[in-house]
Amino acid sequence: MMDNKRYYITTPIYYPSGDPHIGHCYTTVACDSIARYKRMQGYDVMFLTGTDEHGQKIEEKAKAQGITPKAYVDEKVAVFKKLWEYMNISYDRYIRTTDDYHVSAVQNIFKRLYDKGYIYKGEYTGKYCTPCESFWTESQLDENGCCPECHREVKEAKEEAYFFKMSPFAERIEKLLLDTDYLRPKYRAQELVNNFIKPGLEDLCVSRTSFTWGIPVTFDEKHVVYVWIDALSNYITALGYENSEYNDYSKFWPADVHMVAKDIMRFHAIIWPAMLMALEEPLPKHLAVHGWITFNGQKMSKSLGNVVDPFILGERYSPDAIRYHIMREMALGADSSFSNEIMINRINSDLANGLGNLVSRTVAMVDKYFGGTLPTEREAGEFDDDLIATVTALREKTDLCVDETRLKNALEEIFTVVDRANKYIDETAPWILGKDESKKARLASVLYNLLESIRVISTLLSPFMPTTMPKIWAQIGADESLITYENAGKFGVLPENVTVHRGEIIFPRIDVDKEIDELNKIIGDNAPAEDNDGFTPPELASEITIDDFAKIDLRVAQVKECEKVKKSKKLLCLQLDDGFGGRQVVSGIAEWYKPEDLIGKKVIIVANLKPVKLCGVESNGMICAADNKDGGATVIFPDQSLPNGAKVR
Ligand code: ME8
Repeated sequence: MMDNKRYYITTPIYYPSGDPHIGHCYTTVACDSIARYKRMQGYDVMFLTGTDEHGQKIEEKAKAQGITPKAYVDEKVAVFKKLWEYMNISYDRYIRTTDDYHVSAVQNIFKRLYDKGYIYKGEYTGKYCTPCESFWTESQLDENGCCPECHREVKEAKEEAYFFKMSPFAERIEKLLLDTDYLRPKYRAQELVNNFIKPGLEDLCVSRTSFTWGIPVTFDEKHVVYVWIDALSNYITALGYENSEYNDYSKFWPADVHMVAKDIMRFHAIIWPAMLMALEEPLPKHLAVHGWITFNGQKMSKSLGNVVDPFILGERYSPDAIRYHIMREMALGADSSFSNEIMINRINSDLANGLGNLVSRTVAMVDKYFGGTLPTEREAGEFDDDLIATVTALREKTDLCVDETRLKNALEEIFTVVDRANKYIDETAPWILGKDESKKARLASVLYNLLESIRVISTLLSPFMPTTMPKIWAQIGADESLITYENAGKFGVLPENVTVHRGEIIFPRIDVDKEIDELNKIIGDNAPAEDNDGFTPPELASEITIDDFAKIDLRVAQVKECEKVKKSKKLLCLQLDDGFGGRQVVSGIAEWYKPEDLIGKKVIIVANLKPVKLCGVESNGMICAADNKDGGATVIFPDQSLPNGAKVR
């Protein structure tokens, strides 16, 4: 295989602090589809995924269960691996940051950066809680400025720590983001530059002494390496950088694509390039950033439990249908809202009606009119050229989308051709040709063209839905030796006298109402335990009358603009369309929401609250949010279809 035909793609390494969910599936399935596509194109592919197993959070979770951190992560990693197997994820390598080779490689990387003068010892200043022996940043403190754990007072304190000098790389990183196509989508580059580089790239604190579950700094053992330095290094240690476990660094580095969601874009767009620049190593070619799969307007997370358990969904609709749905819904860079109903409708319209019908109708007609084997006489006719041109142009279009990590668009292109082929059936009306003996050659041509279209479509779809496409090949009589990337650019590959084999329905139609009822039942059965896991609700307030309640005017409003309140880490200033000409509200949710996450969202406000000034900014009302299990607040997002100004009762 030629050297330039190598391709290296990575997912983030996930925190095994809980079970994996559909959000984790998205990145992994997307990378898997690209990896499979590239293998089909003849590339020597390295597809890396894994788990990011150090840090205080893991240490605490393990402690709460009375087990060692290693025992805790071992158990979780097994669940991740089981899910990847279930979803047919064809990773080539799985890295665990607790693997010995990674640990010593990170120690070497840290030492190299220290020896080069990019890491230096300094003092970390923060808020210290003496009873908990913990440092907190300003933004982690509770609403009273106290320890988020025990809610006692904290004091200003200093801790010895190592820092990574970022400023020498600021200019190069700015150029990387603005002048190259490293970041996809590009429109996020300016926001990064404005928020992090223009104000002056701060040195990064890269060691901790407040907990021990991490990689020790070899030359100062009471420090452990900051978890992001440990985690980002995985992309090169997994190839053998600074270790002898593997030997693929020169072959696969630089990576072709790192794929991540927007929450960790900053680490991959700024810190990771800075580390590589300091190490004098080449930079990855692309960073593809996708949005979040959201559920009722919130980032999907494990606390949503079985609503989105990929095992349960996969059991009901097949892993391939789930793979298709999540990739088809998410445009690069944008969020995609998940609902069971949208998923079921998508499966019905595209997979059952679109593709499934095309296959079953075509195969059934070859059976009915020719006993399963096509005769070799042919007669070309109207519509053939257009169909053939559309089908043979598909491969190039799909290639481009895959190369640009636009998988939703790749699937759209393929399903445009599915629709074109279904339309060809209506245009050529084979059931009319079938009634007339003299039209048999024309009928054979029509059916052959359909089988060929299905072959091309299913070949190009196979990286996305690897389990179901072989079932289609069996039905259309395509020997697997004919299923190649090269053949996906050609028409006329199946033997003229091809024999089809009618089989099971590939994507059965789902009864939407019945299914939603059943899913709700499953969610109902499982939700309470999941939902309250570890959370004790505070005591109920004293009783009020309905008249008391009526004094509170709750309304639906929509966020039009949103920005951080200067000099405050906690406050956001929101401009709302409240149905009465608009108002400004200040809300203490900046720790959990970025302004761009809220714009366009509907919220519930207390509309008749007396105006106050917060940090000098006027606030006319309050945004309703609920305490969540992590000690933070989750905004209550009502249905987007509600009108602004609607009263909540
Ligand atoms: O951040 N929608 O790990 P993590 C879409 N260990 N994607 C989602 C998602 C959602 N709702 N939720 C999670 C970490 N993801 C670090 C990474 S890399 C050197 C270290 C996906 O377990 C998405 O890819 O919190 C996101 O970037 C990743 O999971 C974060 O996973």
